Amino acid sequence: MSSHNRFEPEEIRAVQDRAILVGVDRGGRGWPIEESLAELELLASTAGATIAGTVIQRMHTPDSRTFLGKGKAEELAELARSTEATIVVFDDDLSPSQQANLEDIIGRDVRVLDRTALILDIFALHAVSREGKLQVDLAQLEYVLPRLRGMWGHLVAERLGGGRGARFGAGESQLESDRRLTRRRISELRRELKHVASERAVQRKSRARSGIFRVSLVGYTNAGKSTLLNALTGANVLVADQLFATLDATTRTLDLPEGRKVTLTDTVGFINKLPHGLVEAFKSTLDETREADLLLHVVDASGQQTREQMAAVAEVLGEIGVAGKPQVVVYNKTDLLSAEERAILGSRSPHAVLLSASAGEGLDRLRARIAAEAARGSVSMTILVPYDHGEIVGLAHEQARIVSEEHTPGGTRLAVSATPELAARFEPYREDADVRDNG
Ligand SMILES: Nc1nc2c(ncn2[C@@H]2O[C@H](COP(=O)(O)OP(=O)(O)OP(=O)(O)O)[C@@H](O)[C@H]2O)c(=O)[nH]1
Ligand SMILES: [Mg+2]
Repeated sequence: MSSHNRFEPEEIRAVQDRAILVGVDRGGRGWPIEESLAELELLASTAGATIAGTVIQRMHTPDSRTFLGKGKAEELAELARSTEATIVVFDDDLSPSQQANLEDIIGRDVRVLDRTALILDIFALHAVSREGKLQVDLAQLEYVLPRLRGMWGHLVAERLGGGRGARFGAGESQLESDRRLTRRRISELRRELKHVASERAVQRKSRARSGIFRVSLVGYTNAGKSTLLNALTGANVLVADQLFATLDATTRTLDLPEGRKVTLTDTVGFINKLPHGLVEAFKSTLDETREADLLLHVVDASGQQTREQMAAVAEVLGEIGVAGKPQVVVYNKTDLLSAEERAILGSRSPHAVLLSASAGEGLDRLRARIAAEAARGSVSMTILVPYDHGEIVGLAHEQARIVSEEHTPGGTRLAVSATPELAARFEPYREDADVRDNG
């Protein structure tokens, strides 16, 4: 495939851009505008932009044509000129026509972005795996398609089209050919993604069949999920004080007290106003979470927006259909709290686990809690495994909890505690079967 035909997401990043941030204060409940803009600033700087100014408008209903009121839009245009801004970033999603109208008002050389475009930029910067890159490419092109007339038109045309118009029938306008090429690339990406996802589904299925208890870390971006995975399993996942440092799923075995083993998966974090298209695009990455037996909801207990962040996470969990799964709330970063704050949090949330992943405090409590959750659905049994079925003994050691082990003339006798799936594989070797069956 020639590089001309490939859509290069890197090129529409906000790198080195000077940004003006724009928010609308609806005066309602939930996220205060200052907090939401502080997060937008973090998103912008993660994407590589510097902040040139901020504009806030108080209004209940955004204008359908220009989002902001007319006066405010002109004020914004003036500020963009005087600060030599190269991008204007809205905290809310803009429709394609609002985006185009605003660009007309502000001037052609300033790009108007919204929160979704910024998040897509960051995802493009941080995608590592083939699957991650395909997912981001797809989400970007789906974002771009209805906006081709506006800011993206020339970019996409350069990337997808080669010589402008030259290769296409004289009757086809540039815009039509851009759209056609974009659509074609979207269906190519969907096909590729399906292929990659099915390969991963095979791996996941084999893990599922093995019957090991599966735990998935979920939570707001920057809550400390990767730090926790590393602290518990000795993994080496990238940790950074950045939004969306992690995009791929990483799974490691976690050893628990009394010889129990589970798997622990770290994956992409969530954010307030997470674009629906992105959740959709990351469907296969989030399959790990969808198939988990237990979710650990990691929360940054030191932040100002703990409750709002938890609500945003709950919303995404609902969107991916896992809201009903067993969940343990893990309040992280307790090293940043005073003893008094810790005590208040502990008494208000007696079922949560308080810990500091980076300081390694409270990890044992979490291990014990996971073990208790894993034990809930587990089956205790005694099996006698003939010596020529060594793989079953291996499986038991790898994934079940061994209560006792004894070598007898007839084989290895094991008392184990296992998940129901694993127990089903041990069933043929069960010694206490008669006892149970006769009831
Ligand atoms: N003080 C303190 N900082 C922590 C703790 N755990 C994590 N951090 C910091 O919080 C930041 C984010 O940590 P990550 O582990 O990358 O967070 P994440 O949830 O994986 O974030 P994303 O992958 O970006 O969604 C890093 O700067 C960590 O060093 C903690 O217990 N205490
Ligand atoms: Mg991470």
